[in-house]
Amino acid sequence: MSVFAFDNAIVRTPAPSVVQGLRTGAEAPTYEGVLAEFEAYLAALEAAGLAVERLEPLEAYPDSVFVEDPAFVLAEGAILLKPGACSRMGEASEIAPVLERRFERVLALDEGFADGGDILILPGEILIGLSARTDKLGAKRFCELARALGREARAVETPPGVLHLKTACALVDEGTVIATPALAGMFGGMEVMETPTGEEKAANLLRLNDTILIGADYPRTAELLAARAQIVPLPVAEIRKIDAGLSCMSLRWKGR
Ligand code: CIR
Repeated sequence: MSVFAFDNAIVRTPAPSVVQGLRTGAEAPTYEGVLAEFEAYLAALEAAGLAVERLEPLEAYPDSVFVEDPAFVLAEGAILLKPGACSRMGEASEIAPVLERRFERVLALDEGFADGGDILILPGEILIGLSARTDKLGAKRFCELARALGREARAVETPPGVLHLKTACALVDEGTVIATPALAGMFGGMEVMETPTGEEKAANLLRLNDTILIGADYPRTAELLAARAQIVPLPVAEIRKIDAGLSCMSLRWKGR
């Protein structure tokens, strides 16, 4: 089964508090702007063939629209994670009952910290990036839990200054990843396409079935990928202000 064949997704509507989402830049997004980008993203998931469950907004958690970070999901089961940022830790207990309802098997990270944004699923293995959010203990326990679900996993270094591993790389197809030059070299036998200079943020794209969702501001990257899949450009200027990209706003899996 292809690792980018998906038929299910979970998303969470952003709350007005999203304007206070964690960020490294100066400018906060607007609520209306994030909401519009979220709605366009949800429509693109559905157009790509996914059945999407939409969760209620959580005003107490400004970053809770980034539902990828407190959980990790596979057809074989889910892993409840422990987000590494203080303001996001409570998101795990909010998503836990949803995982219990949707998955037969739910494991939980019991030690260390790990954010889903640091986890990249490749055809032959899963990579988890060590970052300011994912520590060595969390990565080690995640690898053990992934093995319990039947998948090989290993820890790699997320370069300094990069929020999450998937901020800077993504799967393109069965044999190819796209990555910023800083990450090239960590993907085993995969072919690595490098993001064009000035379009490094395009690396947080999302392959879904026959489609690649990509930020609308990255035309050179879109052109590079045009022969690989149907390219769907989406607005990301507002979520980018809170350091987010296209993988962060959903959990995706292939039902059985
Ligand atoms: C954060 O700093 O946690 C959020 N403002 C952005 C999270 C982006 N998530 C992701 O890349 N998976």
